[in-house]
Amino acid sequence: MRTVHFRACNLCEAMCGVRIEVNDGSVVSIRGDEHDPFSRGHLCPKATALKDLHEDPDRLRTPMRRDGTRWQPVSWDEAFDEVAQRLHAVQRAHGDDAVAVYLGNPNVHNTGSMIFGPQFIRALHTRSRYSATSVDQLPHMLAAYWMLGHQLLLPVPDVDRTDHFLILGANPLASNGSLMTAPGIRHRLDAIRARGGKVIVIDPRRTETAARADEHHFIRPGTDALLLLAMLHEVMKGPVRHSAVLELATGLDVIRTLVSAYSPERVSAATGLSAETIRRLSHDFSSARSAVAYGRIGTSVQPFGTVCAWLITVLNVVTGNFDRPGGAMFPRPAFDPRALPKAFATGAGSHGRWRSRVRSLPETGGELPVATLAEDMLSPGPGQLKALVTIAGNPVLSTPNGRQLERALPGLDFMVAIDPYLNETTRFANVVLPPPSALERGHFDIAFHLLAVRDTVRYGPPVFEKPTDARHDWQILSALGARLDALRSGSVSKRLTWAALNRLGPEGVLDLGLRLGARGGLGGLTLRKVSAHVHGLDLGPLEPVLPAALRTRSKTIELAPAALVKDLARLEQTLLTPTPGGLTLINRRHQRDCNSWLHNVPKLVSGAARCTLMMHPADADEHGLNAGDQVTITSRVGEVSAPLELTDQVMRGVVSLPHGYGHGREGARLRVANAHAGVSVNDLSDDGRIDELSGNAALSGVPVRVTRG
Ligand SMILES: Nc1nc2c(c(=O)[nH]1)N[C@H]1C(S)=C(S)[C@@H](COP(=O)(O)OP(=O)(O)OC[C@H]3O[C@@H](n4cnc5c(=O)[nH]c(N)nc54)[C@H](O)[C@@H]3O)O[C@H]1N2
Ligand SMILES: Nc1nc2c(c(=O)[nH]1)N[C@H]1C(S)=C(S)[C@@H](COP(=O)(O)OP(=O)(O)OC[C@H]3O[C@@H](n4cnc5c(=O)[nH]c(N)nc54)[C@H](O)[C@@H]3O)O[C@H]1N2
Ligand code: SF4
Ligand SMILES: [Mo]
Repeated sequence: MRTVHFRACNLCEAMCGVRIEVNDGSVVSIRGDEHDPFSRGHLCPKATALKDLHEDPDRLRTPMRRDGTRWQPVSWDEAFDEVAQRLHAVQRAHGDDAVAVYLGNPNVHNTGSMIFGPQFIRALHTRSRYSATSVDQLPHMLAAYWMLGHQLLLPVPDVDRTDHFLILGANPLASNGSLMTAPGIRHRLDAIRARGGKVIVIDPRRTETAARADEHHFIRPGTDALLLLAMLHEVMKGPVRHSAVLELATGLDVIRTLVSAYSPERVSAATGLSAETIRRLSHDFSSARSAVAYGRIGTSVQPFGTVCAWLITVLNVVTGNFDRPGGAMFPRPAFDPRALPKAFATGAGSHGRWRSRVRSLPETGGELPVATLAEDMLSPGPGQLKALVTIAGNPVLSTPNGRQLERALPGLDFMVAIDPYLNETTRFANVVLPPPSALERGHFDIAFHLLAVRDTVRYGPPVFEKPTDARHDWQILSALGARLDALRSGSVSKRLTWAALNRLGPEGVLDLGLRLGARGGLGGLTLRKVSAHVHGLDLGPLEPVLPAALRTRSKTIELAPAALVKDLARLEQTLLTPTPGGLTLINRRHQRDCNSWLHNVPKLVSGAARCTLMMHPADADEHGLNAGDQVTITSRVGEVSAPLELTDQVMRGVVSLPHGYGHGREGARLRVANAHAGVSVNDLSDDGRIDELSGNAALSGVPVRVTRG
């Protein structure tokens, strides 16, 4: 029997609507849903991987227990009991914080995990919480917390109405956009130009996005904060143009004084942009009818990530391009995780309530920097981490100095992974608990409607019923959480909470959240109403939300939070002192990659090998290297070997490796990925390099040496 199903693709942040045709129990086609009001049929080459992942013979279907190097299937109940007991035993022997948990990126794309995750984490009773956030967008969240009062009040560029789009450290043509849900971003960027606007890219590599923009300027890695200060210096030389949003801001005088020290001439050598270019960039930005500055991972995985996120918002605010069409704006999601009852809500934020063991780095938003995970496992003494829970993550490939983590994991007393694959990290687990495929569960984007350039809503029911003997992520989290709570206290109220949550399930909580949300209420949205719109429901363009949405105590936009102002002293010290020569390593994404985990899909890894080291031809000459040479790249923490690709796409002095490779390790059950192994850029990235404010890893701008061989 032929059936057609509509839902959103859950593989990246773009939320493209897909039309999935099924015949006799298997997917026969995956196409763009032309009637999706947001994505209008757009798809990227990854969408069809939804079928491949579902059918992948390497995907685990039953819980597995490791005995030495051999894996044996076990029943769910046996696995749940063992995991809960072993974690509980570690906590009794070594304290609650001896159990660490790491949450990987796909959790954010999984409705059940988003809803049940917080309650499970609570049941773990540990402060040793880590996630992919601290190798990603943590600086944006900390800046939002300090400036706007909530870590999830993240400004989104209003790309569909702006006249001037300044992109720093993002390559949406490959990544499909991040902290900016905008399916079909290529058309949206083209539309800016078609209506007479401008797209400008600042990046140490002339990326696919840069090649399509009006202007691209190389920048020395890690120096965006200086560029932003100098742009602000120019904007604030004279009187600042009046705008409604400025009336909501405090600290303007502090900013004026701060930026007066950063003339374009002063930052030119460090950034690699001429003073004249900086002056023009600033003038063009502030004189555009509407403009928006947007910084993404290139501005956050660097030593001044939080300062960058801060200055980007300051630039948008002082030029009047904040909370107004064409500037940086805020979605109003129908299901708002900020406004839920406490059991599910994402908190406003926090900083420094506790610290990591060895390096004493502060907690942010309830998490410790993942750059400290391995050292807190390896160094003996009180508080040493003895057990690990990973949920949808691969930190051996995705966090800095991955080899160090790889050395630490075998020393743990116990490790459990909730993951469908035996990957480079989960192969070290004692027990692996695999959820079914994405097509076997309902899908609702909880996170990405908070980041979308337009308000829409959609729910996609499961395409296939999950096998009876499979457990969804939320069921795994619930089973483990309830057992941990029972072992700890056996309290009746905890038992009732889990029973109530299980009865509601993710769909019940979604329905509740929709009813309680801004578009709920009497006659408003419910899950049933949303589900009836199989292609999704358009809720309109973004609208101003300030000052009502501000959550700062002062009820203002805090333009000059003390910690950020103070961090400029560090910037002065490190950036304006002459830097040593040599090569600096940055990372890149390819449209057919998805962090480390889609390399087991044959059609996504076909074609020329992508894991090459890009270098400028003039640098290659200087080093006596030729195209195609096998080269060794060495950093403070490690070395890898890759073929050399010569291209003037990268700035002189900069080399680039893709992120997410480094497969082929013993025990990983990923046959296709292992045959396209590549090397891990995180065998080079240095866990000692961080953004000191947030503890976010500074994965970009790593000093390296490159030699033949
Ligand atoms: N050098 C460098 N490092 C980086 C980056 C970089 O640009 N450069 N980027 C960083 C960024 S932005 C991120 S987000 C991180 C990503 O880092 P991680 O989140 O640690 O790793 P992923 O590669 O996304 O691996 C995801 C895992 O989740 C599993 N998975 C997929 N779907 C599900 C599901 O529904 N349920 C469960 N339980 N498991 C699932 C997959 O099998 C896979 O094992 O990497 C970061 N690391
Ligand atoms: N195809 C694909 N899509 C993805 C992913 C993927 O792995 N593959 N991962 C998803 C995830 S989890 C995320 S978080 C997003 C990330 O989405 P993006 O932020 O768009 O990520 P990248 O494509 O890595 O682009 C980052 C850019 O920053 C540049 N850069 C590096 N250092 C600096 C610097 O110091 N300053 C400046 N100005 N630029 C710098 C790099 O050259 C690169 O072009 O992508 C998501 N989408
Ligand atoms: S752009 Fe993202 S959401 Fe859209 S089809 Fe590709 S992977 Fe899926
Ligand atoms: Mo990410």
